[in-house]
Amino acid sequence: MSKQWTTVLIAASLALTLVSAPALAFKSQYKMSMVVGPNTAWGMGAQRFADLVKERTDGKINIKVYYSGALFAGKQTNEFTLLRQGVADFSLASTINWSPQVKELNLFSLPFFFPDHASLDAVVQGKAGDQIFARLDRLGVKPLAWGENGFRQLTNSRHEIAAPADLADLKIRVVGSKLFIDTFQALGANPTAMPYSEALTALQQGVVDGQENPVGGVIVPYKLWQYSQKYLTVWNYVVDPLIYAVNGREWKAFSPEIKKVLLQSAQDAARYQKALARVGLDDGAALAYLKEQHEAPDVTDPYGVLEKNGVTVTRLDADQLAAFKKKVAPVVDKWTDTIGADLVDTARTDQKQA
Ligand code: X2X
Repeated sequence: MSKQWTTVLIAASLALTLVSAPALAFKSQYKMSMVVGPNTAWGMGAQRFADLVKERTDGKINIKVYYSGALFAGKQTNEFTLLRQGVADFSLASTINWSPQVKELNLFSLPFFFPDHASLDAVVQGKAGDQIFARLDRLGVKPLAWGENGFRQLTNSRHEIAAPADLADLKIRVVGSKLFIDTFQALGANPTAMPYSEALTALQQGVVDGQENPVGGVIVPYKLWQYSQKYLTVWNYVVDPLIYAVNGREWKAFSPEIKKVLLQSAQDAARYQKALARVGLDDGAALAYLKEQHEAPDVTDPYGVLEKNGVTVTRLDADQLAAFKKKVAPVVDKWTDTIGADLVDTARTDQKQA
């Protein structure tokens, strides 16, 4: 073959690759993983992201949300690995479920480190939040925005809990890294780790006495009073932020325009999602924001709903909280080392600037 013909052939095959590249760039459907069901602030926030992306890419990016752990057969602590491998393309995930693989994410589960929403916002919007996002990026998962499940409160079927002694020998279901086991053992309870998909049955059958989850995020939408959870302690002991994220390889393959749409859609969906998670639990800002957006949340007073359904709500005062904090102090020290003392310090500095 003449040299000229070879050049023509190479040019032609190059042109073909270029023409077919855009068609190959998008999957017909992207998978988004989700631990809980669609009727939660968490699930609604994922669906909102999928809807915004579809609308803003003229249907080119079509994301299907796989609710209730369908994408990882309920094994929620495998979610990070599966997203990294590309079994899931997108996720709106709890830092708790990724904490076995990403030790820095245990920061949010450090008992009594975040006293209120302002201290959380300061950290996720501050230097510590940036460092955590950079870490995820290096691990092959591109984070897009912070969402929220909420502050986690304690429920049980047996009696009121107002002091560590009340937890003695209670079987408490937990999930995530071993930090949760350490925390509940330090408090004198008998913790068992299991995924959410198994927790409801375990509560129903009395295999465990209690569990911990956000009131607006999980306890009310899942009507946990129907699973014998008649006592609730408000102690804000850990917070549960969520992360909108995409598989790193997928992210790199997208054009700058698509990247912009994904980032913006995640931020817009996150704003809505966070407001839904905070309704009735903040100073009124969340509900005001939703009203402004012409959104009408089903539940605006989660504690009211609990009380109406016969749940005894116990709010701890500063002295009562101090007794719990004292018990978990060694756990905080141990896990500060695991998380990285620098990151914990950075988070503390972020909080001071709130
Ligand atoms: O399993 C839980 O408790 C849940 C639903 O809150 C998480 O995924 C962390």
